Amino acid sequence: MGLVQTWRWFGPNDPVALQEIRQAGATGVVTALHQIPVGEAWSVEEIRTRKAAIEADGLTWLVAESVPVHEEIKKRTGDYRRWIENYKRTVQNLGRSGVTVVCYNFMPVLDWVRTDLRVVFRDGSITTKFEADIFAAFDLFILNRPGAEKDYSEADGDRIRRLYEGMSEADKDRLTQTVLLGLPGSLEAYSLERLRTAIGEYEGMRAPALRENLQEFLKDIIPVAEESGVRMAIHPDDPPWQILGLPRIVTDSDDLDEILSVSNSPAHGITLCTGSYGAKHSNDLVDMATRFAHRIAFVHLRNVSRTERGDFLEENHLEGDVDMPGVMRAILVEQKRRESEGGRDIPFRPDHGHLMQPDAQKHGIYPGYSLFGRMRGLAELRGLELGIRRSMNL
Ligand code: DNO
Repeated sequence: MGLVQTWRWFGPNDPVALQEIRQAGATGVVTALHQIPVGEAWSVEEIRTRKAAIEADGLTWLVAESVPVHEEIKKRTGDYRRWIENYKRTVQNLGRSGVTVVCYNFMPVLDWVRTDLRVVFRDGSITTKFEADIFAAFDLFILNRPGAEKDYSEADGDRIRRLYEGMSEADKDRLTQTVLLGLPGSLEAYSLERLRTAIGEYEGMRAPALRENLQEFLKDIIPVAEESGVRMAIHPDDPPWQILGLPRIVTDSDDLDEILSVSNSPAHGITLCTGSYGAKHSNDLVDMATRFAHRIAFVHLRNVSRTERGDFLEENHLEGDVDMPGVMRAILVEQKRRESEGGRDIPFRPDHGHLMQPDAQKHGIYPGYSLFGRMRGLAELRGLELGIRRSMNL
């Protein structure tokens, strides 16, 4: 017994093979049917085909990440009713097929955002970072978002303009491509025009309205998930603060209190992502892991070093500002409680890893989803788990 070690796999096109995942020591796979357009239902047949491919390599599909939420559900516009019905079908079909955790997020327009996906780390490996000023330069001078200047003070605006003026054309291009990258697992990137339009469609929507739309979505989905034996695991916003004038509502403990108050169902859970929450200076991840322990359905373990101003760099798993041993200890205390009640084991995955030298031989590795970097992370986390369990008799 213990935590379930899982690994995100992007499906048959992932340059990391299932056998490699198995030999890295994971037993569970986290994947999604990325080929199905956002909003459409995942059929039992397609789910079972993917499941069989995973099982053929001796692994188990445990978590669906992500089942993306259609933008019209977040805005409650257009065909949102239809997308919600489809979402229910997907959840039912996953449950029926034995995939019992669904990781999803409620971030408008963009999923995770970075300003540099190829940062040379102190040991020569490649990692990612987010710099608030650089991102503001994108917002103000590349995207030219209408009304953006209202989000920055005059002094900030001047500093950011100087920064932008000092950037080469190549820097600007690279930044643009980085922000437009789109969702992990999808090859589709936004164009600047499409991004501007998509943001414009949220015009005037503030956090309370988005929160209400999430609540309505949950009222529809949670009962279906419960009946289907599925735990919904909401993923935090990354970074966990408002960007590009878009509201973000899954950023800290207060947000979680509010979201979780919608339902006490065991099907209404969270993804504790230590990297996403960890980017916010005021978030104490040990405290969050302890407070929300009962609601943890899935864990992403990764580390960041961060500044108060909202810059962060993805670190090695055991280095950085997140107290990983403290988080692991809190999760293991919860795991022990579940074991004593005959509950399900908690799945975690080493989230993101640096691109290490041997990874460079593989083509098409999605930023953060290297083989060796994540294998290092998993090995360290596995050792940490074992050490804590032994020393605490957990
Ligand atoms: C990035 C990931 C996120 C995550 C989704 C979950 O690497 O952690 O894209 O999968 O936000 O819905």
